[in-house]
Amino acid sequence: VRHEAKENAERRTPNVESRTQSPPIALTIAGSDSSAGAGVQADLKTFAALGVYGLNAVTCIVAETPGKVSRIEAVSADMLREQIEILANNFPIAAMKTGLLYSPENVAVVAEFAGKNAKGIPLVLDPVIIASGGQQLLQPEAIEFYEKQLFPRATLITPNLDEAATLFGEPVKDRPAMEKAGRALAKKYGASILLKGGHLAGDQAIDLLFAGGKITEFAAPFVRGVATHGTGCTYSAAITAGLARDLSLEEAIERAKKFVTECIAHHFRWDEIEALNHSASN
Ligand code: PXL
Repeated sequence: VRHEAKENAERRTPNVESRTQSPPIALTIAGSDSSAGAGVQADLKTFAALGVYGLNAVTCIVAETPGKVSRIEAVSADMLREQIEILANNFPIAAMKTGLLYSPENVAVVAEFAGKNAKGIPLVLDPVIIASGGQQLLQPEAIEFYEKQLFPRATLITPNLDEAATLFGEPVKDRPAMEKAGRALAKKYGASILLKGGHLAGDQAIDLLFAGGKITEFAAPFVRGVATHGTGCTYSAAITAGLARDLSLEEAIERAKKFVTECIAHHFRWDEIEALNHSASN
C-alpha cells in the first residue's frame, strides 16, 4: 500500500528534470473547423503529437463537416490583433504558422505582426484559399494583401497545385509545370516554396522544395481511396513543429511528410459515418 502511495505522489509531482524540460512553443494563426479535421484544431493536435506546446489565435469560425462548409464568420481584426499580442508578450514563441486568414483585414494584422514584433521567428505560411470540398474559403480580395504584405516575410510557403496555379496564373498539372511555377513563385516572393504535388496522378505523392536556388524532392507512397480533410493544415503544422524544435527546413519537411502520410493511412473515416447517416435517414 505504501508503495502505491509513493507511486501516486510521484505521478502528481513530476521530478525536477521533467518540469524544467519545457517543450518548445509554436503558434498557429488560423480558422476554427467545427469538424476538427482542419484549421486550428488540426494544428494543435499535430503540435501535441510532435511534442510542441501549441498556442492559437483564431481568425474566423467555420461551421462545417468535411466537404460541406455551411457558414463562415470572421473574427474582427482588433480581436485577432489582441490574441496575437497577448500571446507574443507572454510566451517565447519558437515558430509559427498561418492557415485560413479569411479577410484582407486579418491578413494585414498578421503581416504587421510578422514584419515587426516577430521578425526572427520562422513563419510557415499555408496559403489556404479553397477547402478540399471545393468551396472558396479566403475572401478573394485578401490574395493581393497576401502577395504584397505577407509572403515576403514567410520562411516557407506551402501551396498545393490549385493554390500554386492561382498564384502563378497558369495551370500546374505536371512535374515540368511544378518546376516552372515553384521557381517563379520563390523568386517573386523571396521565400522558400514547398509545392505539394499530392493531387498529381501517380503512385507517389511528390512535393518539391524550392529553397536557396535548389530543388529538393520529398516523396511518399500516395494513399489511395481515402477521403481526406485537413492534410495541408496537418503538414504545415508538422513542419512548424520541426522548426520549433530547431530542425533544418529540409529535415522538418522530411519528418512532417512521414507524419502526414502516417496520419492519412490511419485517419478518422468520415466517409463511413456519412454513409451510416445516409442509410439511417433512408
Ligand atoms: O483545409 C483547409 C481549411 C483550413 N482551415 C479551416 C478550414 C479548412 C477546410 O475546410 O475549415 C478553418
